Formats: sequence, structure tokens, C-alpha cells
Amino acid sequence: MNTSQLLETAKTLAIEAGKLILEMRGQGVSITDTKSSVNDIVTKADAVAEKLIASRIAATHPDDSILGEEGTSTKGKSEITWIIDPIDGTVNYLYNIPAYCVSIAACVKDANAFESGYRAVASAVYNPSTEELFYASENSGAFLNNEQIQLREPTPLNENLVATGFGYTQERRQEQLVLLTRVLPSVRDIRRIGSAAYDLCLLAAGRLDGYFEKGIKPWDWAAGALIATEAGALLLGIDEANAPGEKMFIAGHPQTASALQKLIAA
Ligand code: LIP
Repeated sequence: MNTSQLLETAKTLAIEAGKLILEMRGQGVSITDTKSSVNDIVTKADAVAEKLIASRIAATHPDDSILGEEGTSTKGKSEITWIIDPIDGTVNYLYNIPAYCVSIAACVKDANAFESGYRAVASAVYNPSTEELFYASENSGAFLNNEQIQLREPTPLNENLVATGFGYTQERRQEQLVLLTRVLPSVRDIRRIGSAAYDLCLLAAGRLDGYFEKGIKPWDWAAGALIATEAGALLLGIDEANAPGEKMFIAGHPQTASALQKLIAA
């Protein structure tokens, strides 16, 4: 496994797909489908970008597997699975809010690291609106446009700026509302930016102190989780028995992540 090659592929494809979705955005957004609810939209750009990324990976890494948010699922012979979110922050994309990203992670199987059973060893997240390329490879640090990044210095929880997000179904939102009522009174403020991948990268770059969300998918967190970890973040699930994942995903400086976990699990 050549991690440097995997990282270069992730970076190159994140930028290429990012430029494509930005160009398509300029021509208007075409909603082609919905998933869990009328607000859980799929755009033509989602499908086109995922197809581009998957075809490039199939050409350059033919033995690898691919799992994409929009349905790509191929089984390869190698130990690498590419987990792709072609547009994370799809609603932001629809409203032309410059907080949507292409998220690409080269992963290996790891039954313990995440609920999904996969752990990224190289990843890239690209926001085409701001031309921010976040990337990392295991044990080699996290970067934003070739500058190394790291978490903010830890501060008491009531001085922490914490990001979260909400799902697309009323049932999930009721659950998330309970969590919000537990956290909001105890922190500096909450930010709902609309992209888990971007939340994790902003945490890595020191622009957030913490992040938590219930209900995100492996393609939402795969790439950003490595970038946040390489910047010094601790990732937690709802308790010690559960790895970070859809059930609960918490990230921050170790003291912040632990404090958020206690609040959320209260
Ligand atoms: C988004 C996540 C975000 C969550 C949104 C949405 P999508 O992913 O990145 O954290 O709060 O509801 O699920 O749907 O834009 O790929």
C-alpha cells in the first residue's frame, strides 16, 4: 500500500470533481431524486461527480473497492476501499451557500475505529467555492493548501464553539433536538454549517472547538475524520462501547470531546 500515491489520487480527484460541481452550479441545480425525505435531495452534479471520481479510481487503482453516497459499490481484490461523498453539503449546494465539499477517503478495514468498519489512511476534502483543499495521510499530519493545521488550544467547555447537524426526517430531528438542548446551554455557541466533512476540517484548522452529530453516514465522516485526527482531535462515539459513527459522532480536543460525550450521554 503506497499511502503517498493514495493521497495524491484523493487530492487530485477532489479538486477535479470540485471544479466540475462548481461549474455545474453556475448553470443551475437539477434535482434528480430524493432519499429519506423530500429535503434529502440528489442533484445531477452529485451523480456526475461520483461517476467521474469512480471512473478515475477504476482506471488508476483497478484492484480497489469503491463505496459512494450515490450508489457506487464495487468490490476489488486489494485492501483499499475508496469512500466517496461527491457533494457533502448538498442543501448548501442547492442554495449556493459556499459550504459544500467533495470528500474522498482511501480506507482499510478496521473493525474497531469506526462503526462502518473502515478507517481512512489517506484523504482529501475540497471546498471549490473557497478553493480550500484539506488533506491528510496517517501519521503524517493534516494540511490546508499545503500549510500544516492543528486544533485550537483547548478552553473550558463554556468557551467552546461547537458544530452540529440535523438529518432529513422528523423522527431523527426530534432525537437531535434533545441533544441540542443538552449541549447549547453549556457551550459558547453552536454552528450548523451543513457539511460534516467541512465541520471536521474546520475543527482540524482551529476554526471550531468541537463537533457532534447523530446520524451521519460513512461517506460524511471518512475523509474528515482522518484530517481531524491528524490535527490532534479525539473521535468518540456515544460511549466507550460504541465507536464513532451514525449512532453518534463526537470530535474535538480530548478534553472537549470527553466533555461533549458526558453532556450528550447525560
Ligand atoms: C450532510 C451532512 C451534514 C448533515 C446534513 C447532511 P449531505 O450530508 O454532511 O452533517 O447535518 O443533514 O446529511 O446530505 O449533504 O451529503
